[in-house]
Amino acid sequence: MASPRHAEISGAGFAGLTVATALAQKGWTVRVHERTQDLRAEGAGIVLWGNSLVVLDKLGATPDLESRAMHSPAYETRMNNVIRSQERLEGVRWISVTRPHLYATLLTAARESGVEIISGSEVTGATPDGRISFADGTSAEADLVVGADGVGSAVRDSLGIPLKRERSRDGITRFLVPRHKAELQLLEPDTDWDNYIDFWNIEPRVLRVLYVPCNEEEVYIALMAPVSDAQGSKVPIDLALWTENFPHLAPVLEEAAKLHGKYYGYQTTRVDHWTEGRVAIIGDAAHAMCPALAQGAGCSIHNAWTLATVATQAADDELGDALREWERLERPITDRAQDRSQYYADTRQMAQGNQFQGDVIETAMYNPTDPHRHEVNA
Ligand code: 5PR
Repeated sequence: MASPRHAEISGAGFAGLTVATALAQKGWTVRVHERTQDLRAEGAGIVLWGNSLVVLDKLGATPDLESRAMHSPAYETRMNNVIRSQERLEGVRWISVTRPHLYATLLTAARESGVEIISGSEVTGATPDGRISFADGTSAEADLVVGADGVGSAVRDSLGIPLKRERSRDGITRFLVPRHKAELQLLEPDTDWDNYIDFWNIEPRVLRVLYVPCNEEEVYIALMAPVSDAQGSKVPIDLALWTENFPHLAPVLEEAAKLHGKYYGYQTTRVDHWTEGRVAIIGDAAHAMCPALAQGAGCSIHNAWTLATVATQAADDELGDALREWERLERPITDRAQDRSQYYADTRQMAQGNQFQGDVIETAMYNPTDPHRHEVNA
């Protein structure tokens, strides 16, 4: 029997852990390098849609993930605290979870699948023939190298892959805080506070709070303000400003004000290509996007899955061609998600409500595990 093929992966984020687990489950030996000493997720909460949940199903991670998750009855949109829509999203699979919980779930799946994870190991680059190099001067060889090393990807940059970066006018500060359901219900008794609620204010001032319950105890809140608004983008947050604009959210805003937080300006990076020989880039290294469609991690996870599938099916001496074909088939849906996320961020159109149809849910409905997904119906 042939010896198993070997993959070296840079980055133990959502994309890196997903591709590592998928490859290990398909018989590869896998090593993941994480630059930081700690293995943990940055950020607060996340919405996952069908396109990533089907991958987590395949990895066997769903029961663990859903043991601490929220399926909100509706996606509600408000303008100046008046409800514009409550969308039930029938037929669309989606859940909200905390990022630490998603991370812990993927870490468990990776370890149980035999993936070796090395923290404090910084990757400096890779070459198309499958050599990966490290900050300590050593290097290693692999049949497949994956750069899942984020928006500042060293693997991508070492290959000289050109990219364009565009910044948007808005940005966001994210927090995970206790739900304070009883206190919220005192302020607004008619609400059960289980909905995902997107609170927009455009006039007189652009400020928005996303309220996303992630389980019984925790709610993810994201505070959006233009980059040009020094007071709105300040951390720790200006509690008086936010409670004045969102009085119904005072109990959770008070919790956010106790935390430091980091304001992130929205950005989109477009790269020229995703593969070079035996090297592929995935996740934010390949397609950082605005969060409007909540598909940054979703696309990362589904592209990680399809990459592992294609690499496993390809003969070793045809891997380079197989990876190029993977990009040709899989990239367009991610490009569209990126374009639309940027469009919705730039136009702030989600404030209108009644969003979830057509274009907006195309990515959510994509099934990267369906072998017939690229067949065109005659
Ligand atoms: N949806 C989610 C989200 O976290 C953000 C947006 C939409 C789940 C912000 O990070 O529109 O910016 C958004």
